[in-house]
Amino acid sequence: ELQALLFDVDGTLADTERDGHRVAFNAAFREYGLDWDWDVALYGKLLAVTGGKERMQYYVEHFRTDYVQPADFADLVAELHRAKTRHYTEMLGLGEIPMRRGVKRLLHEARAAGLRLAIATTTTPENVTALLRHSLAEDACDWFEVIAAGDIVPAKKPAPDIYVWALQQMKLPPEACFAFEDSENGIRASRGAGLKTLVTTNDYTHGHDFSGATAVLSDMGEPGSAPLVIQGSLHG
Ligand code: XBP
Ligand code: MG
Repeated sequence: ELQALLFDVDGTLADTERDGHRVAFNAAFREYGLDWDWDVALYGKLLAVTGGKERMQYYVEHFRTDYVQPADFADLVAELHRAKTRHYTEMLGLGEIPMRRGVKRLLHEARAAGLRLAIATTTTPENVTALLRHSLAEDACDWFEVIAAGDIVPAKKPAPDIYVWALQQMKLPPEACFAFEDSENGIRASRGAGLKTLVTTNDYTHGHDFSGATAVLSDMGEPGSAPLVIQGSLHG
């Protein structure tokens, strides 16, 4: 029997990458006087690596072979990432990033149906809390009994660890749950943890390999239309 829904955040609950995270990374790079600038197309390539710190590391190694890494490069990356998180949460505070279509309704219906809810994401806890509070509802953090985020597990998606950790916290087997994802790295993580997964695609991910998905949809549906998921065929 279905007991819980586990949600990815970036790309699934909200389109955060192109106009959110990417812009915040660039603001941090400028703040630190770096000539790094991630345009929309390049950022699509960089999304191959999840986690902001890991993504910066990947960028210098694969796209900036001219850049000479200082001895304390890991510290610089950590500092840049803190600045990026500050820029990003400021954007969220201004209400700049709405939830994706159908997300609010799905969460309301899930709560009304008594389903337990959790978050499993590679982004930082601060980012999740700010998004939920400013773009969903003031008390939305309380809707989720577990917020599994960021460096809580060392191996980020596509490793299944973040989902495994969330399931352990909830003391639930994967068979009792459903995951919601938007990307190939995401579904590799959720499927790796044994979770049935529903995918909603976006501009950065519609070409990804979603084999193993229960369904691949463009979004979670129009407000006012019939409930898409809760009364659908998620059982089984
Ligand atoms: C999200 C990510 C994150 C964000 C940036 O992946 O890859 O790295 O882009 O977040 P997923 P941080 O949706 O699969 O969890 O900079 O906070 O790491
Ligand atoms: Mg995602």
